[in-house]
Amino acid sequence: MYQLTFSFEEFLAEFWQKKPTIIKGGFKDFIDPISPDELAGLAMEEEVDSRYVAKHGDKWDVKHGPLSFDNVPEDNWSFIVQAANHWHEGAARLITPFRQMPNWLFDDLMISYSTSGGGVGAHIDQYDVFIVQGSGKRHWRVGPKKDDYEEEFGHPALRQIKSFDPIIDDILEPGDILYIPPGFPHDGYAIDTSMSFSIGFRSPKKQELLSSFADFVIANEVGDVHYHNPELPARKTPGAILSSEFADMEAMMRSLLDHPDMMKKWMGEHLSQSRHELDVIAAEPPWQQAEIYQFLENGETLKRLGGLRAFYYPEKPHQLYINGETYELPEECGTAASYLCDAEDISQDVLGKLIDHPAFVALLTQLVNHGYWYPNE
Ligand code: AKG
Repeated sequence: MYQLTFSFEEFLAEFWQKKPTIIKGGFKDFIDPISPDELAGLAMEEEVDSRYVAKHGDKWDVKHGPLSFDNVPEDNWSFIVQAANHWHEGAARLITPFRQMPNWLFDDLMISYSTSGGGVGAHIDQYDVFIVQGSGKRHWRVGPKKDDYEEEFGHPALRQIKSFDPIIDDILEPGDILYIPPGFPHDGYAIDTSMSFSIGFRSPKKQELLSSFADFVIANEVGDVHYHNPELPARKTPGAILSSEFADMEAMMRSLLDHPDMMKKWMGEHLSQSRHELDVIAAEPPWQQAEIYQFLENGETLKRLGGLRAFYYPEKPHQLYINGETYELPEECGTAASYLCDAEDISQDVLGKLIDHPAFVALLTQLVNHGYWYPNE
């Protein structure tokens, strides 16, 4: 089990979205949760998002997965697997200590394997990232946040910046953690063969919230109402949009936001959509409710699919938002939300009397049959 050696509360108060930092020995006796061979196996899969980045002198080479590892050079290259937590249960366990953060902010676990000299060059992300150093050593430099860094495209697929003056310049060893808030340029190259684990958090943008809300409004045929003014007076200035007309139309738009229940449903569904492909495998043959009941009664555990996003509002816990959809339970099953959305495993020990509620077992059966929870072997 991975355990942080520092207080996450103190970390949040001092560093989160404020300044980058290195936490030496953030994990004690760190052991890679995945081997380079297993990671390479993932990168060779069609459905897994991966890339290969190499540097030859000052020329960069980038290939997108599925990768093949024939004819790779001796050094100065790395390969990266995005959303590795969706595909590898062991790797996903590295996220558990970071669950003191809201799950809705979490994006993915990205893993990179680098040969000596390998890295992706200096760049800026709009993510908060904890880069956990696994085996090997890597030299990291992090610069101050500024608006005027000069962009450089060493390769069309690499959005790099020319240079920066580091405020952090250090070598990470196994178990060290580098935290970088959005907007701080960084550059890391491996000193020897190295594994890095990037636990990434992505805050939603105003633009994408508005755009997703607009999609929701259209899909749900909300506000399908035209501007209407039966008192329209004749005017001498037909080119003008009168301030009263502007105000009426602005009010029409604002009124769309004035439906708290609808907003909650949209936001729950929006935030629960994954930005990365999930390894969803529907149960075959499907489970019957009595089988799920018996399975849990026997002391077995169900596990949430890696990367599955499941949320609830504490004031309305009988409504669940899972992978972009709303699921309803009777109000008396409200405690189910915490088991399904806060915890990673479900077992009879924690469920207590809830297991006797047919509506809950029916929902659980539906979720298992979708492949969203699965028996923990
Ligand atoms: C990041 O996680 O932001 C990185 O820059 C990691 C890049 C790498 O591991 O090569």
